[in-house]
Amino acid sequence: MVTTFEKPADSITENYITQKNNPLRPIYHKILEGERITEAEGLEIYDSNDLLSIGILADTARKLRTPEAERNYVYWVHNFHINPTNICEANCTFCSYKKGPKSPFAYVMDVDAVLEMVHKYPGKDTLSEFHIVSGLYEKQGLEYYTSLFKALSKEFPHVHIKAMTAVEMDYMAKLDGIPVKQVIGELQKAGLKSMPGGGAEVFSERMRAEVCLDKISATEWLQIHGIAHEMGINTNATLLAGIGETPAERIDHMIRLRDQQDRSKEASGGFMTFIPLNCYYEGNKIDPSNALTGIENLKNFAVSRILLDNVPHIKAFWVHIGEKMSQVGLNFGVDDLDGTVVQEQVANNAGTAAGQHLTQAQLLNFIWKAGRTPVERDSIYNIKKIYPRP
Ligand code: V47
Repeated sequence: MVTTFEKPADSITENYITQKNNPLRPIYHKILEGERITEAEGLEIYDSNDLLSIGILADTARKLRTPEAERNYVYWVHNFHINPTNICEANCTFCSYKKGPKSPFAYVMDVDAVLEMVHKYPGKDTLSEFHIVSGLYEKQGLEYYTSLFKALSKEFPHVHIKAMTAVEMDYMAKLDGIPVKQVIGELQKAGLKSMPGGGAEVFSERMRAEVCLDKISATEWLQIHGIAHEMGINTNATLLAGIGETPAERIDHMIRLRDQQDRSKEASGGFMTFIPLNCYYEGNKIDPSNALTGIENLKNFAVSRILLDNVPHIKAFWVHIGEKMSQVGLNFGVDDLDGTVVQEQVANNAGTAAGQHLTQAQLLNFIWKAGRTPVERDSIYNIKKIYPRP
């Protein structure tokens, strides 16, 4: 469990949530007592349209799990996304990024091409993180990624490598006929430091049969993160919402993550951040009528913050959620905005309205204007610099 700190000071908002006729009042008291919120209570919050109360619950949960001096912080990282190929064997119906090997739009980057791309980035000297994910492509297996990580570690020793989803780890293991643990170990030796949260989609078996039948199961995804945690690797977790899942399935997803984090309790790694993502619909087979509303976005942030009492951070990935919605999310449990996100391809291929890059100045302004303090972090939440409002 995340440590619980001093109760936030009494305020007008507390008067509102503690009104006798407020149906969410019992949940507020449970949060204050540090009691675990149940799946049914998660649904109760989801069923409510009292956004003010939902925001108070989530913000209270966030503050209680954060030392007082850090309660105003909003984290971000200076990161650079690397997607070495768009060729992928999987057939996820929501994916607009994947191409077949013969497609005129397919690309494959060898190690030198990746290095050249990073060298061209003017901000490379102040980068903190490479976020590397790719397609499932047989010509880019463990050998390719160990060479890539070694080369990146050598040329950019100051940059943390956060790479490979559980799906990719499993694929490389199967290609070489070796256990996943061995794959992670080899990559760790080559420079891998943490794992991103992609590939989780929605854990519901009903949804996986519909949208990603040939992908690893939810249980396998969770087990691979458990193995990484045992090996001292911190990881993230995502939820891909807006693909036809029900609110109950979103909540079930969060509960399965919470259970895995409990199982990883004694390990030296664990889930750092939960990231609710939105599906985008250009160039894929998902019905756009499943798109999340703004209210549902806020509920995903709030309910995940409330239920995931053992995961320290909730991230609004502005590329998916949009800049304005992410900013509002800061009042609904969010404490992380990912980063400057140079060169992201997966969501951009599916038609997100947000761009591929925010400058540092834009990001800082966006956090200041929400009344919060931007904090530049590294990939594992060590503070690099605090930016008080000028
Ligand atoms: O796993 C695929 C999703 C994910 C679409 O760990 C789509 O810090 C929207 O995992 N519309 C990749 N989404 C992104 C990801 C991520 C992002 C930011 C931070 C972190 C982190 C991880 O994107 C995939 C999939 O769930 N995705 N297609 C689409 N059409």
